[in-house]
Amino acid sequence: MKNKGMNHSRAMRGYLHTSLIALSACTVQAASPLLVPPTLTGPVYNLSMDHGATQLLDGAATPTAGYNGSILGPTLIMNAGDFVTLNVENNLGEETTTHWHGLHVAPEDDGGPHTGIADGATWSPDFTVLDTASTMWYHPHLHGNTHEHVNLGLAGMILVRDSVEETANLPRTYGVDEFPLIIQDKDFGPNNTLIRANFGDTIFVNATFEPFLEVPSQMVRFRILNGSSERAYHLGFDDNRNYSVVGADGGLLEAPVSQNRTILMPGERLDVVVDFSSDNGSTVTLMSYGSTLPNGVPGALMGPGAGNALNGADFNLIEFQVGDQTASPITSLPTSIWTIPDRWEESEATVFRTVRLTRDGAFTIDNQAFDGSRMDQVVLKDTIEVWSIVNEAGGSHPFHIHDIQFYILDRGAQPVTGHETGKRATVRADNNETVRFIAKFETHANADVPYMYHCHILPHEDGGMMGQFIVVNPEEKLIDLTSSDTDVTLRWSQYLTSQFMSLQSTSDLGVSFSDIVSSPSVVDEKNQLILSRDPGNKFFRLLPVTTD
Ligand SMILES: [Cu+2]
Repeated sequence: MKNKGMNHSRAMRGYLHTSLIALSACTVQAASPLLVPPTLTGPVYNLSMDHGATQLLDGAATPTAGYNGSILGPTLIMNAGDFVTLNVENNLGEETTTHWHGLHVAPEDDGGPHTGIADGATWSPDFTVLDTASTMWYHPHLHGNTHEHVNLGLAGMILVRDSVEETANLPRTYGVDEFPLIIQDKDFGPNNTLIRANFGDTIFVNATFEPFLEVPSQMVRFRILNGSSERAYHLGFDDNRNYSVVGADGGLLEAPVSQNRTILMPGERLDVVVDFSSDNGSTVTLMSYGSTLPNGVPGALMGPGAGNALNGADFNLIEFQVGDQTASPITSLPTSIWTIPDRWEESEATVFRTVRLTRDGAFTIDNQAFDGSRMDQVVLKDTIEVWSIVNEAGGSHPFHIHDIQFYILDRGAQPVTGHETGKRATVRADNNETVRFIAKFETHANADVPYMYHCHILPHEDGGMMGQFIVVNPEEKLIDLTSSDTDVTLRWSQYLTSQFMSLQSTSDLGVSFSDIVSSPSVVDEKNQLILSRDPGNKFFRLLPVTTD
């Protein structure tokens, strides 16, 4: 029996249930077959957010919410390069958003807190899938309500496919040799109702309690997502076998990495292949080894949530019951997968920023709680930047940034290894450590719609541990006044305050930057800035103020 660490009452009930099955069937079985979400393929994806009820535990069904069902959502299969449209209908009875976590999309298509979907409305972003083969996900992101809506069950997986993945011959037959595993802990009140808690004491994979899954005795691929509010998992198998990490947050690694433990923080994904070829007739259990999580990582014995029954415990995630091979099994992995084409060097970076994770009662960033009307960073499109994330907040936090994928340069001045060497959109920052990453803010620019960066611990981001940035097109900042026009009209943004931008001209414009930002009369209803041209002016520039 492999229910190590499940020493709380609800897991105990599952344990007893399992024992009864074991008595009758003479084999060790977990309680329920794993729910494998259905897939949706494009180019048009229709999603509807609704309330429902889900039989999560014995007894009363639990009030939940989901996309196209009572909990979670379909797995969206996208092909790199496709132009896709997503129609997201909100039937929740309140405003929310849906964010495409990890996808490199324009800010207006990103589904962040500024892109609310009113109750009863349908939001229809469309974009070209610019990401390479990767494991992404989608979830609500309305500021202050993200935890509530994700906890109710609103979350789904996105799998981006491409020719690299196909050429590498990785397992990719969904539901046969490739499965999504969405790991979440939940906390329950009376009548099996969900409590919005930082840490739960009941573990679900794909909304299945104590799941088992029949897998073939060959290479099987798992797209693992930590969709939990705060808990990190320490992934490993009960027989300590190694598994091959082939991808992480932002896509495929250059070569499979063999590991037997991986820390997965909230929001992070892991793309792993497990070799079950010698296990026909056996069971193998994926565990979380909380007892060996470093203190300070949420879920460790000491640190955030200490005292929760699962903190510091080793517990089951899912039991794999290994059976016969499929007709055309994949039995080996390539030694190399591909060469990532855009691995930037630190010497290429022209902007260096520091973002501090702080705590002022509540968790904050740079000692400020999130304010949607305040712009925290302005990034020039196509700039290669290095961001230093300094954790002064205590405990470990998963820092997530929208728009781009980055490479980690170092954590605590040490290079990272294994699954952390690939492209990512989330990185763990440990207490009193600085994590540096490098990224290029390319393709998208919109001075009116911000992207977010935040801690992906849901109660932290809801509580204000979030900032925002806009990407502005440098081509928009140089306005040539050599034409004969007497007036010049410039697209303007409410976010371009004097904190970030200054005016420079060949002679006095007759208007100062502070006049512009303080006098609404010079910005018209279309958010356009109108300046009278002084004949002596050849040009003026809007310049980014150097931050940091
Ligand atoms: Cu945090």
